[in-house]
Amino acid sequence: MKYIYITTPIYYVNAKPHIGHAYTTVACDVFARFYRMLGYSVKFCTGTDEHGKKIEQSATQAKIEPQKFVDTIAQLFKDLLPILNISNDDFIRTTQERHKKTVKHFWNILEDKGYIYLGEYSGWYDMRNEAYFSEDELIDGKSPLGGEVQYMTEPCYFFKLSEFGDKLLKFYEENPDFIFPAQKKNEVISFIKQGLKDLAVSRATFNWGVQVPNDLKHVVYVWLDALTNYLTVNGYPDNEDQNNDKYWQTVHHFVGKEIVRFHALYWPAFLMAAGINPPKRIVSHGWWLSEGEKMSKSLGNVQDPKKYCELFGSDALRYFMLRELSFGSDGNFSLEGFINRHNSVLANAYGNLCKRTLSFIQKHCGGTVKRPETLTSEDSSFIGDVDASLSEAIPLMEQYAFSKYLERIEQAISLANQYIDYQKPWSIKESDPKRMQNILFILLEQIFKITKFFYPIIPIAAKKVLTQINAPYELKIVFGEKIPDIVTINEPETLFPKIETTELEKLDVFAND
Ligand code: ME8
Repeated sequence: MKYIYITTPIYYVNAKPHIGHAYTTVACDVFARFYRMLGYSVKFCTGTDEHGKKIEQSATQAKIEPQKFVDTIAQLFKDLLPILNISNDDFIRTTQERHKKTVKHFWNILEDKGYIYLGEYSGWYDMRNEAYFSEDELIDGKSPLGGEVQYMTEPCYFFKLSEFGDKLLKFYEENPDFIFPAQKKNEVISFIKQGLKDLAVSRATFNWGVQVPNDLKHVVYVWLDALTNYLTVNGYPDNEDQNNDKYWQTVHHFVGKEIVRFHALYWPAFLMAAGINPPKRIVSHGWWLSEGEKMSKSLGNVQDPKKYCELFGSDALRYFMLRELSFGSDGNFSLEGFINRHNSVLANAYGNLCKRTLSFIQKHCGGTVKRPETLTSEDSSFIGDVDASLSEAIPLMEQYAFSKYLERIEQAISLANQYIDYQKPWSIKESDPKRMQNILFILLEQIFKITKFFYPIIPIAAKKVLTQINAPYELKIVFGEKIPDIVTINEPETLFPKIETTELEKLDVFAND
């Protein structure tokens, strides 16, 4: 058995989820479904990051007790998962007891091994991103992450990050694929080469956090607390020997590009200090922009994924998000873009291909088609081309090239549409019904294969099509798969009704509320 462990970042609960959060979660879900189809045992986890000064302040502003405040918002993140059709195995909240226990245990190990000491910290604090910066890191008076900063001094515990520069560089060298994409790796390397300072890992100016063991004045720095979630959901510390744990050896942390440093530098350093192997891969992606700016709750330019799902279905949103952005790059989230892709690919190219093939079989073959005894050279080259497109798709998914994976599927769909338009089965229904049914069988088999590759992205529609085709199937990727020699289909139905632009008026609902 092969194993893979896939994680999303755990999201801050200071505001409700938006398209940016939905994107990472959907990408992980697609990756998880794909690996399940390849026969892997998958562990896929997501959750919420609920401590820190920023959250304490949001609760105070809302005049709600922090625990009540985080309970309400965490529930919104949890409720979004079935709406997006996410197949996660666990949902972690950093306020859960199981997590606090892990953080304290992890802290004690770092301290016992001599990597934590008490000192005093002064620096420019970016509250939005919960991170300190030195004077020379500020850009135009703001943090390099774009947040407002204030000068603060506080007693705090430090982690001896300065001891890890060479170890990290050696680790990246030995694991050249550790950070995706490569350009992000170069940024991390040049940051380390400027020299690493020890990292402040506790705070004494507020108390909404996990208490530092044996020093109740301090809470654990929110990033050390948050990163440890990946161990909590993997059963640590009860499951202590992570280095021999099948899931831990394969962990893929999917993150937005702004938090690569935390995952690719601090996190492996903490783990190395504790004697635990660093993760296998940090997979980072670009940002959804809104009119050129990062979509983010603090900028107030966010769109609500729930509304898109309610209006058009989760499949349509999942497809659009993964097709529109090339993973790793930034892109604009626009309603026009969404409608264009929905109508041209899901409604027209794929939806109509399925509908017209199945309806034709229903109407002119009594719902049953048989495998042809012989194939023409055009049939064989059509089948060969579909197989070639689909086989190219597999390594693309393995390289997180979701959009390119979908391009290959769309290529296969367009081959099928060309085949049907060229073969014109409707034109021979009287003169050569046998050839007509051969063409339809071949089409049906190609739709079956294409649909299975499409399944991780559009699971609801794909299952509908597989049910309509009525051939027994397992959700496995089997190369050059065949349907039985005789197939009797079920009632075809429309998959993705075209979005009429007259409906745009309804879309007032996209105004931020
Ligand atoms: O950073 N485009 O939480 P967060 C694409 N709690 N992805 C986006 C996005 C956008 N405009 N906006 C957000 C935190 N995301 C920490 C993480 S992990 C141990 C702790 C996605 O609520 C993207 O994955 O600010 C980004 O990294 C994450 O949400 C940040 O979520």
